[in-house]
Amino acid sequence: MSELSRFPISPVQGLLYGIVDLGYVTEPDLEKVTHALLTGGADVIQLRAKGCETGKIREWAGSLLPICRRFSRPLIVNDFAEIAAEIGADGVHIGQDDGSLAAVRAIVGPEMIVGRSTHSPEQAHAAHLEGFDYIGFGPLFPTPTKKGRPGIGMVNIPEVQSIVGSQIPVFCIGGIRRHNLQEVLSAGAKNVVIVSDLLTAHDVEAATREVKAALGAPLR
Ligand code: TZP
Ligand code: MG
Repeated sequence: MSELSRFPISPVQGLLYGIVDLGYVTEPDLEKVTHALLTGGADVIQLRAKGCETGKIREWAGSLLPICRRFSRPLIVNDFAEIAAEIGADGVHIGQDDGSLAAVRAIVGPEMIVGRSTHSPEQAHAAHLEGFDYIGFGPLFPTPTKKGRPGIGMVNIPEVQSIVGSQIPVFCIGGIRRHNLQEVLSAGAKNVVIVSDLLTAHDVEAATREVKAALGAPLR
């Protein structure tokens, strides 16, 4: 991994990135679900609240931050650099249409983790060269969590993993579930984001633990 990367966890493999997504979790359950993901072994937590009021997102992020701190795990805010900066979150995540890294850095400063969604090897290489601290790579498969997107498949995982993934964490994402995780890992994925399969599980903590065990516990 590059010495310049701000990603706080090394080595960058076997990592599970959990997303607390308001599409699946209701406001009263946000803290409980975050706690369950962390207790189950999630290495990173993102708050994702598409279409919600920014005031609410700020409040929710502020309430999840101390929980993540208790577990020494980073809290990443999806989309809102201003909120991440205001509450002192650990990072912010942006998509392809959310502007440049420089524009985000102007808001959050030099230390914060900044991640980018990528949907092709070209975008993955570009995000690495631009200086993002990690990337999401997907959606591998169509997923109800991000409707209307085709799956990009698994064929390019080895290339992205070996070239970009040797420098910064690459998180495969999109339609990954416990039942296809082994297939995704066999295709070359080292780190994954799993949203709906964990958040809709009967026991979120147990489901998270199961995924972590399948990923192999990384040395810290
Ligand atoms: N970006 C690409 S796919 C995706 C995001 C946020 C959603 C992944 O969710 P799930 O439920 O694990 O398919
Ligand atoms: Mg976005």
